[in-house]
Amino acid sequence: MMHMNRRSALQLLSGAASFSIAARAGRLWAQPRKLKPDAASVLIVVDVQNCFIAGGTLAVPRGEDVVPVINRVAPAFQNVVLTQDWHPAGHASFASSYPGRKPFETIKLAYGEQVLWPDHCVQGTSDAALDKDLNIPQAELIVRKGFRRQIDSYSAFQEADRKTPTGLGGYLRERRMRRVFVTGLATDFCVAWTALDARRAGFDTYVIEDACRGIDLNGSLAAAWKKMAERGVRRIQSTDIELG
Ligand code: VGL
Ligand code: ZN
Repeated sequence: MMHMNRRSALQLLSGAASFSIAARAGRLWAQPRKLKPDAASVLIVVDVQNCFIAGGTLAVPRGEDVVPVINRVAPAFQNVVLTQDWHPAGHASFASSYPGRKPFETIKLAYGEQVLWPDHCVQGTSDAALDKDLNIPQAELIVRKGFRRQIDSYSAFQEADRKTPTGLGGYLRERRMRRVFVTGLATDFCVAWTALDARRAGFDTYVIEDACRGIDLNGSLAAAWKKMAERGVRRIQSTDIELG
């Protein structure tokens, strides 16, 4: 009590040190650091349109569930881009364009395999409109894709011929964006192709899993996640984003 010998002073010091390490480790364990969207981060909201939601022409199972999640994370982003699948009648991806063919079959087109879909997201129809509950007033750009009759486009960056750019890559580069967060519909088609192309274009790319829903055609959902993991797309949850 009167005097502290050397040994107990050392014990006190090392005790304090190990306590602070334990406290820090405890914090890391309990609450991993969240991702904070910055001025160089952009949220891409893929195809949250009536056609992909209950009652639409190509409804994704539980597609409507993405809307509240996207509405919750969107205010954390200074930059938001929306996409719209936007096909002319008689589009090359519509089964109805080929006598005798049915939706969800595949066909060989000039640029390769194409899944045939029910007629969906026809330009100017209410089916192609954005879901009315999507609430992102600050969204700065809407990219429409799949508007060429002979070429589909799952990706918001590059059409299915893999050589026709939509212009989104140029827009994001010119705006000095570095990180892309992808949400929307459908996980295994337009979300995955958009994320893979974002990564290919050199952006740090994240897919917010609970802000997406998939179609899952013949194992396409697992295949999409596998490919995205292989290419360095990061799979996160909306709770990993720092809000406010
Ligand atoms: C999509 C199929 C056909 C999508 C668009 O948004 O994922 N899927 N067109
Ligand atoms: Zn489409």
